[in-house]
Amino acid sequence: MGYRVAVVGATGNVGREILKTLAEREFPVSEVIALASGRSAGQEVSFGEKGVLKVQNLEKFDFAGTDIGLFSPGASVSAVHAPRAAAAGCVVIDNTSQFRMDHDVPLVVPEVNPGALKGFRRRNIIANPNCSTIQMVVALKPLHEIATVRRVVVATYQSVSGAGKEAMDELFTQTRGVFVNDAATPEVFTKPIAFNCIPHIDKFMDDGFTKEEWKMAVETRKILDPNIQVVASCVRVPAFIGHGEAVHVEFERPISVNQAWAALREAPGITVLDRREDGGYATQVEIAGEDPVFVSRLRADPTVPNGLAFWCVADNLRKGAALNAVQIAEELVRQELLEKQAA
Ligand code: 11C
Repeated sequence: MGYRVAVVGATGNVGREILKTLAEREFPVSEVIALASGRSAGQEVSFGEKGVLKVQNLEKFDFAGTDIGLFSPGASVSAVHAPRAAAAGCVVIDNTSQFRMDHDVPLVVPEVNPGALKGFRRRNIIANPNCSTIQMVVALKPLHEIATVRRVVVATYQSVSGAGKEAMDELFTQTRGVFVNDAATPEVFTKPIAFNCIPHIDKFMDDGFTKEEWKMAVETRKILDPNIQVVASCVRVPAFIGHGEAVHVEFERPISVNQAWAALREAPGITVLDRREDGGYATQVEIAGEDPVFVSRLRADPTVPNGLAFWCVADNLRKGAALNAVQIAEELVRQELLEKQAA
């Protein structure tokens, strides 16, 4: 017994990671269909170690009889094809920003708000949050349960893979160019990304924040608690995979570092790597390809009454995208929320 699963955007960074994750975690599938734009149709993509799939044209695909659609094609494509799939009875787990803030679409991180899944039949669409939000709420959840988070100040250090394959190529080409004296003009990013940091992710909004910064605030409220205030500064850094975050939290009630360490160590999806010595913390390069959210550098913030500061880092393509989406599918199965099951 297994489910007929379609992966939409199968040739992209996240689509490929979804296929790998489904195979690695042995999600019960009867068939996996790789879908992408007509331009990519006919290409081959790996289904983990389990074989190779030929990419089919999304435009021409009929979702009837498909149980789950894991979408990661870009928001404008999801806007058209996710409702089309949902109307055909396919449960859509959408990794784009298209539906996240719709009141009748659950926005889910399985370690944080699995109960929110229950409302998914209203639209047949479940949204996967933004990568930088996911890792932060996973780390905040066990602390929120102890002392209630009131306000978060976060600065992100986000890898180029969040901006797609072309962005990874741009970092590689520019880095190489510095050594061979062949300066490449920025195309994906607005400024050079090699040996640089760019304080700009996603488009600018009227209030001066970027949409990435806005997403961290509104998504955290929707997933964790509508009363939490979040102010974010999102920065692109020249790492290929993994987003880092310096998180400063004010709580309603006192919480000690020891209490926080203990809660974080017990919490699902978190690895505490926090030795107060040289190298006793996690960084992007070490955690690429890993599933957990790594928490390091936990300390009391002496500048506010009940404050903690910490560093967290996670693989943005895995827990920040593909893994979270597959965990949502697993949670649907665990909660027995999927009606159709292919033989
Ligand atoms: C980045 N966080 O690193 C973005 C990528 O809303 O799903 C994911 C954008 C989104 O550029």
